[in-house]
Amino acid sequence: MTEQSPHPQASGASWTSFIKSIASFNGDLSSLTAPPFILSSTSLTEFSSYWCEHPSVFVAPAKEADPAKRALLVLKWFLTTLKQQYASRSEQYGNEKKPLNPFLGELFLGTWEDAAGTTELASEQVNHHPPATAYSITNAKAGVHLEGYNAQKASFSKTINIKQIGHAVLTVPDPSKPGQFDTYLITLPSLHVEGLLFGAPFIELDGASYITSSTGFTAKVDYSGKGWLSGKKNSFTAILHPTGKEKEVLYNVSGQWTKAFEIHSGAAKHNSSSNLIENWDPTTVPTSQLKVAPIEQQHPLESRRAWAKVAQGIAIGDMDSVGKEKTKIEQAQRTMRKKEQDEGRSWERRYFTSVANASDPTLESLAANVGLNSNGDADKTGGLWRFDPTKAEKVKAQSLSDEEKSKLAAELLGQ
Ligand code: HC3
Repeated sequence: MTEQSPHPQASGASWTSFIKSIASFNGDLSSLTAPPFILSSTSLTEFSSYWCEHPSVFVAPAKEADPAKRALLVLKWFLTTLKQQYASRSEQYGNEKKPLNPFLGELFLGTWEDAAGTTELASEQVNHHPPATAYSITNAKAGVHLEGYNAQKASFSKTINIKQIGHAVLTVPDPSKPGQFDTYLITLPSLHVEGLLFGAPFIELDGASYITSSTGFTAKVDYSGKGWLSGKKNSFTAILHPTGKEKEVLYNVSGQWTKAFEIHSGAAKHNSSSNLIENWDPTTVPTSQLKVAPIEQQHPLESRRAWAKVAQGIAIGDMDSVGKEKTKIEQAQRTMRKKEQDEGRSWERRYFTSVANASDPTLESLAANVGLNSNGDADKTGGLWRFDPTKAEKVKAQSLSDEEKSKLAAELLGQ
């Protein structure tokens, strides 16, 4: 199915009333009551894994001694993640879906085991009002670490428009200076939903996003869709230059983030086969599968375990059961928040900590290069969230009996 061919279930009254309800949309994405065929049984906490579906590309910068080439490899990795992040649902199901809205403390954990070694993912819903998800991805062997957090601010004008709030920070060792690390601050693109009228929504990226590094390089990625510049959907052009010197283009990249793209040295006006460095074609590079523990071994807060009954209801189209199971979780969560309030405490995040006074050295040194706030927009995400290795070690050392798991599931999720 393409965006031109409407989804067969989108011709009925429920799709029409969904479209009408979007026009009076209040900006709260979780309040959209979408028809069953558009509901996904995947929670937003799982989306953090899209940052690393090619672990070998993720760790590649750690082997590059030249700082400009290292920055180029970081840009290349970022561009390869876009297809998974923004198009994988439409490619898999024929349309973008409405993900499950995570509850506070929800976890999604897993590892990639492949040629790059072991790469570990910890994703956690760190805030509920407004919703914010934080993630940490580490390949200890290569010394490469990514962390970040994000929230979405939605509005309606012709379609659903989403501004992403938050950022990511990538740390890469400098192979020529043992013990030293580069830091890359990454901003997140805005997006909008296309194909709504056809009942086959898909994502298009808007505006520009940036990567700026402690080594003095900045990349700018400009996004455009069909009917704009190239005339092809999911198009982009990117440049890498010394920070503050946009005219001194060291490398340029262009193509479609869902399809192939080309990396050339120098400015785009000189592009020819002689300055072509690489042609990335995702169809020739399979993604690496994330390994997630079997449901019975998972912690009760792990996404697939917590949402299992809702997912089952969605799979068989039993909307009564979906509603009933969702309500159990929501009710238990409300009770828990009330209890915490009465006891004067707040929910203890398992992997992340909100940085006191929202002051962070990476943001203080790099945020101004790319128009980010040095407080990490903490007021819009419930905090400036950073991975806390001490907490993560503590969590790893814990193991719960089946009885303890059942007790937690009852208390936190009403199950
Ligand atoms: C807007 C979105 C939820 C947020 C998703 C984010 C921004 C989450 C962080 C990831 O790293 C990147 C990402 C990718 C896709 C974004 C989703 C696309 C659609 C979804 C809306 C809540 C659903 C709108 C309803 C629908 C499907 C009918 O248009």
